[in-house]
Amino acid sequence: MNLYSVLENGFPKDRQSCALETHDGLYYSWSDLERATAMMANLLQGLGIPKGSRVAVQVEKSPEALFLYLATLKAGYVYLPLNTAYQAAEIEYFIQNAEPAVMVCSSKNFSWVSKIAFKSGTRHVFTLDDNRTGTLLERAAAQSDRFKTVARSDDDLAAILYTSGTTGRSKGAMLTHKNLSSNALVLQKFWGWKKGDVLLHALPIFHVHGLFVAAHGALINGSKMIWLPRLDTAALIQNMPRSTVMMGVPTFYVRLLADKNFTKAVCRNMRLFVSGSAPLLTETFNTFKELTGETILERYGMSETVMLVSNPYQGARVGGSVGLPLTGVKVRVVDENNKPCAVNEIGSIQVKGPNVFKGYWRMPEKTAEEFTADGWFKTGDVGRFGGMANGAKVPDNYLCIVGRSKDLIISGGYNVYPKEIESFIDDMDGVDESAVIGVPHPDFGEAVMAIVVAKPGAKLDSKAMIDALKGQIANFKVPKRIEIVADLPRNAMGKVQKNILRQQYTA
Ligand code: MLC
Ligand code: AMP
Repeated sequence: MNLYSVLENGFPKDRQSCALETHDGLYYSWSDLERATAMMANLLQGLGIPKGSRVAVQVEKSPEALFLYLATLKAGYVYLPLNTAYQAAEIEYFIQNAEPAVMVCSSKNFSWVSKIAFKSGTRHVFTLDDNRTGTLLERAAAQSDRFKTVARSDDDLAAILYTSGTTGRSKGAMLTHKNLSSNALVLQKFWGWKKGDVLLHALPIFHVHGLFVAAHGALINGSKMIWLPRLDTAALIQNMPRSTVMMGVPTFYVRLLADKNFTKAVCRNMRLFVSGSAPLLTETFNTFKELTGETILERYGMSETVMLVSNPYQGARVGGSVGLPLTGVKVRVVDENNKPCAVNEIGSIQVKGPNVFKGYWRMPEKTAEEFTADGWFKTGDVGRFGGMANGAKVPDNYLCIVGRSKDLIISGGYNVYPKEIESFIDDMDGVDESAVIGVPHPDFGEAVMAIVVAKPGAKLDSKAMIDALKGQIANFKVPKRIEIVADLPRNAMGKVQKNILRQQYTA
């Protein structure tokens, strides 16, 4: 069944009620949402693009950007969201790899994005801005506001989400209508969504968390969203008394706690705070509870699996644990021989279930590598069931994540693969080699840092290197600090010992 139809089943009977309220005082009813979505779906269908076509989108967050996502589903195409921080080299790779039939970008980026898109064979490039302008809306305005949702089977693709690869190149995780609808339905029950809920939405909508967890949650429950363009702590605090649910990466909670205007009274109507995408420090979990009386619900997910484990809504929410496998999802922790570990024994986390993606776009070998022979997806995360966390015993069926086997940094909820950044640094004049690591950061959880060795006789300037990188890659991937050193520590096999660098620079 088309995911749009599953979401639509949850829309409220009263289509004149408010679906979205924006930071600048605009109200969109459910009827507005449906009509705008239908007009965009008519526009897409009218292009005559084939079934399975990708619609790539790199635009600022706006209600219309959400409608474009819904329109893509409704018209039966495949949605491909792209982080607004991505620059030309990154966008070029995604477009060449995914070969979208349609590209939608901000008008300020139209000249370079369209050049890349046309060169790669994309025939339709539209603009969409966050002030209700752009060629997409101009063209959609002439369309009918009725559209019959195109039938799609459970196994058809609904979206492709690019996740960076450990070998440098990004992989497109193919998510089906069933992956996304099953997860949304399970979470609606698991987190006790109810009538009257209002979601405070400040996450970006080009990743799983903001789009498939937060927005789907409100849509499938027919709940209003207060739609903020980005994380702005003052705006969160201002709108929280009218909200009941909020979802954020740990930085949301760190920033709220650092703001003197954030008090228990501000949370008076809130029934649920969800955290995920990166580890929530127990210190944040505990301080939040002391200040507000509210227990943050931490959950665990990834682009390839949507949500897989969550602390319960009813029942103990344990600091330092991500909770229990969701209904219908199987999670196991295994040793190097794929044998299940005992309680409190650390191993690799693997998952099976209707939420698990179909594979990586045009990368059958990579897909095969990431699954065990008996069909479990290897998350690349390391953890254990039970044990101790936050100074207390964790129930034996609760999962704790203790690390990652993949060389990955998560900064403010965004994934950064060291290999990719190292390849950019190594290409710079005067650089012999580099090692990129994550170091603890009070705001982002982890921050990207690079340790660089210069070529003999070369003189490197770390500030100039950072400035140069800012022109090449997404800002969140740029090292916050670059240290120039004489050499990198290596083991007997000649491999760089990042654990030693992490220890050294954490201090
Ligand atoms: C912005 N910057 C970051 C950054 N975000 N640097 C490192 N890590 C980040 N996450 C850069 C800015 O470009 C800027 O650079 C400088 O850091 C300071 O920016 P800021 O103004 O403080 O940042 P802000 O705009 O407030 O953004 C921070 C943030 C944002 C945490 C609100 O990054 C964010 O919304 N993160 C959420 C990501 C997310 O949705 N992840 C879910 C993935 S899905 P300069 O050079 O200009 O100073 C997933 C699966 C799952 O993981 O389980 O959910
Ligand atoms: P992404 O590829 O952007 O979907 O990121 C997924 C990764 O984020 C997971 O594999 C985990 O490493 C990490 N992650 C998500 N939620 C949590 C959490 N609650 N605690 C720790 N790590 C998390």
